[in-house]
Amino acid sequence: MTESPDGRAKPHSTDRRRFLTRSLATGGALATAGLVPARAISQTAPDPLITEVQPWAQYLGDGVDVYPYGMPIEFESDVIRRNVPWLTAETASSINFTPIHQLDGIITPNGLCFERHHAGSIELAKEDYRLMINGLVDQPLVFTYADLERFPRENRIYFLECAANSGMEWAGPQLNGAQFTHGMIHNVMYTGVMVKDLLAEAGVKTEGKWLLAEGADASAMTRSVPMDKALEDCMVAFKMNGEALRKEQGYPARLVVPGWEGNMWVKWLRRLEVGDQPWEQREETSKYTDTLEDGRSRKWTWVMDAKSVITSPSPQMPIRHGKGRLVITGVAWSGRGTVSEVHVTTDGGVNWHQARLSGPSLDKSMHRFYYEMDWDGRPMLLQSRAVDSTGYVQPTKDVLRKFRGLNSIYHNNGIQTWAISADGEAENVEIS
Ligand SMILES: Nc1nc2c(c(=O)[nH]1)N[C@H]1C(S)=C(S)[C@@H](COP(=O)(O)O)O[C@H]1N2
Ligand SMILES: [Mo]
Repeated sequence: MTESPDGRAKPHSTDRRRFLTRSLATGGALATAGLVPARAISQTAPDPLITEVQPWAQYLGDGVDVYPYGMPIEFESDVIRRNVPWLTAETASSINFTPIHQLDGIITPNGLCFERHHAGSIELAKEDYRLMINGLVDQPLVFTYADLERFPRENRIYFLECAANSGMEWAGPQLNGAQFTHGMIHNVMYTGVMVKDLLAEAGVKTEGKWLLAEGADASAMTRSVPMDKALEDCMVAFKMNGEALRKEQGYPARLVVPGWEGNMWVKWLRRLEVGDQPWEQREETSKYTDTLEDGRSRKWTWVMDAKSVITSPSPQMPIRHGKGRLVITGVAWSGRGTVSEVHVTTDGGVNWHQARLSGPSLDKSMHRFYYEMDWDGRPMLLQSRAVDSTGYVQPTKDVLRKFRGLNSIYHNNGIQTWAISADGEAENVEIS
C-alpha cells in the first residue's frame, strides 16, 4: 500500500479509492472517525468504480439452482483447511487445520472443520448404521439410525479441541500461523440425542461406572468415558450446524463429549459398552497421556483447560493498512465452563487490556473477542489471556513448563505471542 509518513494513503492512490468505496458501502461511518484514511466524498477524484457502469451490472447473474448446494464465492478460495505435510507420513492417519485466522464469530462452517483421522474418513450410509449398547446393562440393544431419531433431540454448541492442538509448540515457536498453532479446533451446533436416554433404554446396572465408546472405522477408535460424564452431557450427534454430519466428522453419528479432549469424541460411533472399570485402550495410555519431566505421566487428562489466541493480526493475517485504527480479534474457550474475560496486551504482558466479548457466551463453546485500538505503527508483542467462569487464568508458557516440563505434546494451553513489526508482518515468537 502506498503511504505517506503519517500513515494516511497518498491522495489519488488506488488503495485510498478502494477504501473510500468500502467505507461508503458501510454508510460512510468510518470516514468521520479520524483514524482511517478515508476522506469526504467532495475531496476525492471521481472513482470509476462508482462513476462508471461496471461489468457486473451489464449481464444477468446466475439464476437460482445453478448451485443446488452453494459454495463460497471464488474470491474466498484461500479460506481452506490446510495440512502440514511433514507432520505425518500419510494423510489417512493425519490432521489438517481449521483456518481460524480467516473466520469470525463463533461458529465454524462445516466444510472448514479440521479433520483428524487415524484410519481415514470412511463412508458409512445411514441404512448400514448400527449402534450397539452392551456390557453391564439389563438389556443389550442395537439402534438403527432411524431409532436414534425417535429419542428427544437436543441442540448444543460446543468446541472440539484435539488434545494435540499447539502440541508442536511445547519447546518453542514452530509453526507460523494461528491456523497451524491453534487450528485443531472447531465449534459447531450439534443436534443429537443424550447418551443418558439411550443408556436408560438399556438399563445400566449399578456396577456400571464406565462407558467404552468405539468407532466403526478401521482404527476402531476406543475410549473409556466415566459414567458420570456420560450421563451428565454426552450426546450422540447426527447433525452439525443444522445439516447432516460431514463424512469427515463421523457421518452418520458421533459421540460428543463437551469440554473434553477431541480424541474421546468417537466418530462413526458403533458401540457403547458399560463396564465397571476403564479399558486402558491404546489412545488413553500410550497416547493422550502427558509425560512429565521426571518420567511419570499425567493420566486421564480429559478436560481442555481455558485457552485463547489472537487470530488477526497473526502470521497469515498481517496488518496491511498501516497505522491508525486496528481491530484485534481472536477466540477463547474453556472445557470447564464459559469464558468470563479475555485480556489483550500489545507490549508482551506489561499492560493488559480488557477485550470485548461479542456473540453468545455458552458453556464449553468458543467465545469471540475484539480489542479495538489506535496503532502507532511501532512493533508490538501481541498476546491474549483467557479467564474462565471458574476463575482459572490461562498460564504463560513458562508457568506451564514449570509444572509440566518439556516432554509433553498434549494439553498445551499456554499464552501465544505474535511479534508485529512496523511493516505489519506478524511472527510466532516466545517471550515467556
Ligand atoms: N472413529 C474415530 N473417531 C475419532 C478419530 C478417529 O480417527 N476415528 N479421531 C479422534 C481425534 S484424535 C480427534 S481430535 C477428533 C477429531 O474430530 P474431527 O475430525 O471432527 O475434527 O475425532 C476423534 N474421533
Ligand atoms: Mo486428537
